[in-house]
Amino acid sequence: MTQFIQLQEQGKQTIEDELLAGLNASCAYTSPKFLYDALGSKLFEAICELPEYYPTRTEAEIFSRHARDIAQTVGAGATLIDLGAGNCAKAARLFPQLQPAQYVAVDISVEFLHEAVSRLQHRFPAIDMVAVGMDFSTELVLPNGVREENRLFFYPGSSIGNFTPEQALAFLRRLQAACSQDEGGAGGLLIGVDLLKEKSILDAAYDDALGVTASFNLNLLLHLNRLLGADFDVRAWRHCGFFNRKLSRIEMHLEAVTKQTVRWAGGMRCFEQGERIHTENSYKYTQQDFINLLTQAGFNNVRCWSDPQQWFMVCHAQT
Ligand code: AVI
Repeated sequence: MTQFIQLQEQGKQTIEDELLAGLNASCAYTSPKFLYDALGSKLFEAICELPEYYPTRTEAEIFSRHARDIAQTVGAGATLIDLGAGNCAKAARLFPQLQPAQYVAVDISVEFLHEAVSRLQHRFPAIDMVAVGMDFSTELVLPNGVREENRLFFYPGSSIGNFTPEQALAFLRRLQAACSQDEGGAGGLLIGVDLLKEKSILDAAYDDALGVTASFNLNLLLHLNRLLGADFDVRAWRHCGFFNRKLSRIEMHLEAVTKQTVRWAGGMRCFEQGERIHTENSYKYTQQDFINLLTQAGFNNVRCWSDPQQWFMVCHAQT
């Protein structure tokens, strides 16, 4: 039987404090996690279907082309811990080859996981399943129902790129520690990483012709209006998404089209025309730089699989 566990959720007050610290900063910013309300998550799913957004389909191609080799490297009977599981589709595609002993779906809220994990349990009754609601980006203490043996963390989709390299290193160290709890030390990590490539390809992937990424970014303002009781006017802002070569990252911003004052419960801010709110970074790595990061975090025996154009890679690393 599936276990559903909700660990502590971020309270309303801490969400407000976090948002206001960013909106009141001299260069305003918000955490990318606020891009994902119900509509934001649907818009992200639509982004994954766009011709310009290559990461999702390229990663899927790598997994299907190298499925056997990946499965042999990882080995059967793992405790497969899917970080940011969402609809669980990526992990489910690996089940026939990986044959995990336990599947642990982790996402910010256990509610998001309920339907997907229940459906999956029905399809794969022999696999023990646990759904956990927690914010794994800052802390990684897994509940008791999660097996300690043979932990394999699964972090696909190049979400690691949404951390700064320093945050990514700290996060990888936490994963390394969490899979070394097993006395045998047989744990590992299977991760998707977006690779550095031509600026024109990256720019198009984050500023698509249909404007879906623009809608995804602008929808943040509607989310802020709800969370803060703010009065952002979506039509008074525009999406900016571009590759910053020097910092090897995509930057997403929202730019004020006109000078305006935005009010929220207990505060306000005047934005000049052209002033921006920094909403997301998406770092792009070279293969070697990412392997170095894994090694620095304490992983070893790294193996990587890529596509013929070397646009994306999947890595397996052991503890
Ligand atoms: C979730 N994450 C890996 C996506 C990315 O590519 O950084 C989020 C995204 N933002 C705009 N398009 C996609």
